[in-house]
Amino acid sequence: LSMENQLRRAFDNEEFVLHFQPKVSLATGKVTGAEALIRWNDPATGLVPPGRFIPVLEETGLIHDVGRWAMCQAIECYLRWCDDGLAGVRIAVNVSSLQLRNRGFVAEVAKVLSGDPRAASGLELEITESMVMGDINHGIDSLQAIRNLGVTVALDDFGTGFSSLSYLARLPIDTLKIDRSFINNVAVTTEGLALVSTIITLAHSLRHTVVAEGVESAEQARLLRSLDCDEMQGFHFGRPVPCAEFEALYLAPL
Ligand code: G
Ligand code: G
Ligand code: MN
Ligand code: NA
Repeated sequence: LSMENQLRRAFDNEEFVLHFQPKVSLATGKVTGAEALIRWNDPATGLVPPGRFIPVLEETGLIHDVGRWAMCQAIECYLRWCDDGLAGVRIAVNVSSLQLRNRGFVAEVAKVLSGDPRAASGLELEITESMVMGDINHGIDSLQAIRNLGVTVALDDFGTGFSSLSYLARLPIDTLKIDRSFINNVAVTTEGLALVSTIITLAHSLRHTVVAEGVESAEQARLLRSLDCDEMQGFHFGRPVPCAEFEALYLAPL
């Protein structure tokens, strides 16, 4: 069976699952949201990480159906938390550049939200710099239309795309996520610390919330706090887990 057919069958058999990784506020220590990360629960081999199949979903166009499914699943999980009295956290869903460039994408997001009036306040979309660069004006219009729906937008993997700062200033985004390759060095070299400090200052000057990704140690967390970073995500705070487990571990009152 080709990888394409395997993935098509996996989608039909509902073998994809979303896991949710917590984001934590530095000011309050509380969980402010989650990033949804897709996995393929292959009955033959177990959980397959997204790096192994997202490129194939993109090559085959399956990413549009799977991407819509991921938004729906994230909203379903969020509404479950709301029903349990745990509203107030957003779930961020990664969007492929092929989805964002699709002319029908904003209408699709609107449709996904239309099932429940609470849905929009539970959704964030994560995009990358390169996604918007192809057609910057269309990208900006789409992001603004998405925000007009009440959905927030985060710029993911920041610092790896080398896009110009004039583009960054034009992007209608709420949050900037510093790529984990920078966080790796924050406690290692003075240059690494200076770079992250500069990114945080830049993001704040544009009035964006700053999230540090891939925080793995208490030392990194301490340094990021001293740099006035807003939120952190990484194995130091929690690994990605299924919806019900996330609720029990990170949201349920003790
Ligand atoms: O969980 P892991 O570190 O293996 O994720 C690897 C990459 O897969 C990340 O860059 C993440 O953005 C991407 N990814 C995870 N879930 C999704 C998804 O639902 N859609 C898209 N397009 N990418 C995803
Ligand atoms: O590109 P994106 O930021 O969407 O990728 C998120 C990926 O990073 C997920 O696959 C997740 O499993 C992984 N990840 C999350 N926290 C950590 C961490 O603390 N260290 C490392 N090495 N990877 C992490
Ligand atoms: Mn991401
Ligand atoms: Na990232």
